[in-house]
Amino acid sequence: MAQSLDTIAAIATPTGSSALAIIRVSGPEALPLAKLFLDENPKPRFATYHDYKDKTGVTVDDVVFTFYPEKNSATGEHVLEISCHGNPYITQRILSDLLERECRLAEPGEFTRRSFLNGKIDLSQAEAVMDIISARSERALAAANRQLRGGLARHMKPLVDELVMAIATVEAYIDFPEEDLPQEDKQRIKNYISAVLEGSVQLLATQRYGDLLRDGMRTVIVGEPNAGKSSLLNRLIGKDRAIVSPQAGTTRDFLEERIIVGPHCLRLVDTAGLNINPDPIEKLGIDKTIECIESSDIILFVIDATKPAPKIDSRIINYISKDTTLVVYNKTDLLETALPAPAINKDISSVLVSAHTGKGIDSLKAWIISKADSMQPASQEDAVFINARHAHALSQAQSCLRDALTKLTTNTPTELLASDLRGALSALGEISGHIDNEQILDRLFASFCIGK
Ligand SMILES: Nc1nc2c(ncn2[C@@H]2O[C@H](COP(=O)(O)OP(=O)(O)OP(=O)(O)O)[C@@H](O)[C@H]2O)c(=O)[nH]1
Ligand SMILES: [Mg+2]
Repeated sequence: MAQSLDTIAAIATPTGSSALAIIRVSGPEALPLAKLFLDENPKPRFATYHDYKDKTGVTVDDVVFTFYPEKNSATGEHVLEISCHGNPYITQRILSDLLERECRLAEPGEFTRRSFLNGKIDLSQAEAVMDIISARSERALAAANRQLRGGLARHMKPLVDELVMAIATVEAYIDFPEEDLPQEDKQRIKNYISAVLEGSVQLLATQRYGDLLRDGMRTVIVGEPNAGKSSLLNRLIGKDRAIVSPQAGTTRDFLEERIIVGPHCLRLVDTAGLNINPDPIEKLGIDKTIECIESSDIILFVIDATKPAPKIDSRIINYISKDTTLVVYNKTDLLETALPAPAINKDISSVLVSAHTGKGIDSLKAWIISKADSMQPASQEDAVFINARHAHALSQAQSCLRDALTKLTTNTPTELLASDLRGALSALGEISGHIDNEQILDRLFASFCIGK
């Protein structure tokens, strides 16, 4: 049932010229407007080609109106969508006209907020709408789509069910304070709590991969000066973004570019060369490179294959492992012998490439794809990847559950045990949004764009 009284309107497409643009209206006025623009009985969910005439009767554009009655709309309210030509002047004219006709401008995320308030979607699905809009890769989009279709809610349901069973078992004794919980009930409650804890640990483990999906895998290109790091970045992104020169020490600062490799999005970072005898400025660059390596998911260690094996700073060596690093022997177009001198005495994969000719770049990408795939904690079809808000709620629930477990072993009054369990339930409820917290909602929906 629709809750809001006022009717909101917004341009739902980006500003700028395009073939089409969409203006959305949601709220009770959408029906009278549909009647006014179309006819007394606007056919639900039916696209109608029509002139848009403003309040003074002037034709602004020829548009397509689609009316969605509240029971069949995205927001749970009457919705009128107007597709017009994608000219910012036209969209502004139509929007201003709607604002003169009992509509007000929507706040960022207000359409999605209304879907949530009207029970069309839960909070994790509302977040998925945002993830869909910002997804940059096949994997990110697939995960956002699963979440929009209730993937996280499906993972949460068994946890909530177990917790409710634990609460029910404890509450049965609250009315009889003189009786202690029987041993067998204590054991049952412990089992419920352990199951919820285990499930929440598994979900929490998905946050890191979720962050990688949303932000892109941080992939750092490091190596000696002149090894061809910037050339490799340019080759991977397909344009001359970084300055390349035969002079060692060309790159002094970081340069970051996002690229898509197979189903993944990477944040590719070019760094200053690791000079084993650095001057003071190079030393600062190396310190920054080490910081960058620390926060990276993947390290591409570039080595000039035509040169003897480089000496590598011992601090850098510590960060290099077969789980994260690929040794990239570059300049193999100049290589006379079949193989370069092995550079790193660790069991690390390597690939032979030429940033100049593009040779070996496909193998490098294949390695990145398999590495990124292996970071996914679970490969099952229905995998979900939580975000920081979900993680915060899960951690709160865990802390309440651990308190409850302690109370179970110390014969604390049953009310206190019940209160911990209820705390855990309310924390889990925050994930779907079954909570009464305006502040959290304001914060969440403010990150949306207007018209969403
Ligand atoms: N033949 C050949 N030359 C290359 C290749 N890759 C890079 N070079 C050359 O090597 C030199 C250094 O390349 P850069 O990409 O600037 O190397 P870098 O590692 O970024 O160097 P710094 O920023 O100074 O640390 C340039 O003259 C490039 O043209 C390659 O695959 N083959
Ligand atoms: Mg460079």
